[in-house]
Amino acid sequence: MAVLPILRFPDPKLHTKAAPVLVIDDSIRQLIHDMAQTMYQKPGIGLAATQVDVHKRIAVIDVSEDHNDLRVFINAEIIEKSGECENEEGCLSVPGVTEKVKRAEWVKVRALNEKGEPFELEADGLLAICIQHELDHLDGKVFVQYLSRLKQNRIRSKLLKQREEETSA
Ligand code: K1U
Ligand code: ZN
Repeated sequence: MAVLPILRFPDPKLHTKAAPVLVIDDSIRQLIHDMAQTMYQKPGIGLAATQVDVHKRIAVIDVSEDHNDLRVFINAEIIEKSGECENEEGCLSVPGVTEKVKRAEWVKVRALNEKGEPFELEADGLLAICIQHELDHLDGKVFVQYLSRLKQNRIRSKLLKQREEETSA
């Protein structure tokens, strides 16, 4: 098990579109374990493979209070959605920034689990928001891209400054 390094905005690799997983073998299962460990350690409620520089359609999510309800989504697609809600979001790739984002209120997802078994899930609340956030990552989209150009530029400058301070310390 390992805690993996997370790409930070504005790293251009965060805008890579992830490819479907064709075979779920031991290397994919190891990656899922490492992604879960990374998510729990940060801590976060979700993590997409894109964020650890692996461009495969895998996401892990655990929105439970006790961190004991890990959900694994491989090749996930949103097959139905409805409603609209606006909520504050954060992102492990954009540390120190939270902003309101509009998303669907309810989603139905089709995916494979870590055993390669297909499942469908209907979600609302934080789980629905997190699923949409993670699937955006797999399409190369970071939540700040929903914000105005002005806000995006401010966030880019803030994170570049943060990075500079860390490397010169
Ligand atoms: O994908 C990511 O960057 C993870 C991100 C997921 C997310 C958060 C909020 C709304 C939508 C998606 C995070 O987990 S940021 C950290 C966070 O929200 C959190 C951390 C500790 C406890 C509770 C929440
Ligand atoms: Zn994120």
